[in-house]
Amino acid sequence: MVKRVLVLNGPNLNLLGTREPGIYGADTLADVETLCQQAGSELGLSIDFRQSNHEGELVTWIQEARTTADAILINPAAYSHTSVAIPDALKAVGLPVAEVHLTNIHQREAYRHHSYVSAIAYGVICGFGVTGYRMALIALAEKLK
Ligand code: DHK
Repeated sequence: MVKRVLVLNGPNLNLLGTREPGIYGADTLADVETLCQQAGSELGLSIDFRQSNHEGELVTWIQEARTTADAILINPAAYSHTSVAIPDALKAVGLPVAEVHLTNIHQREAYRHHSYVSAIAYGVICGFGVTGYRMALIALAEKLK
């Protein structure tokens, strides 16, 4: 049976490709969606790919995933380091969560070293650029078997 993965992207990721490309790379968010859809079809996953600049909208989508998804892949972007509401929602929903960061947050400014989501994630991938999304989908497909 096809398993459903909600792929969530946090603030400013809509600007990928033009936003500090030396740090975040040249791929756009549309490229990341294409990569996720391709990986999903190879892995037997259906992918619901979304981005929001608003914490509350991300929380609402996470809550809705209780009935619409089997796992969540999230790049919370800057909310990784500030939001308690997002990990609270992820805990409430109880689905396996893969946390992805394009960059190696541990090599960057000190305020990026801690992510509130990591404490409740099944696993965390950072520093591999857009390939991290593919790696996370492979891991979630294994987990959902
Ligand atoms: C993306 C962001 O927008 C930053 O705020 C995070 C993350 C890192 C990333 O590497 O994907 O600090």
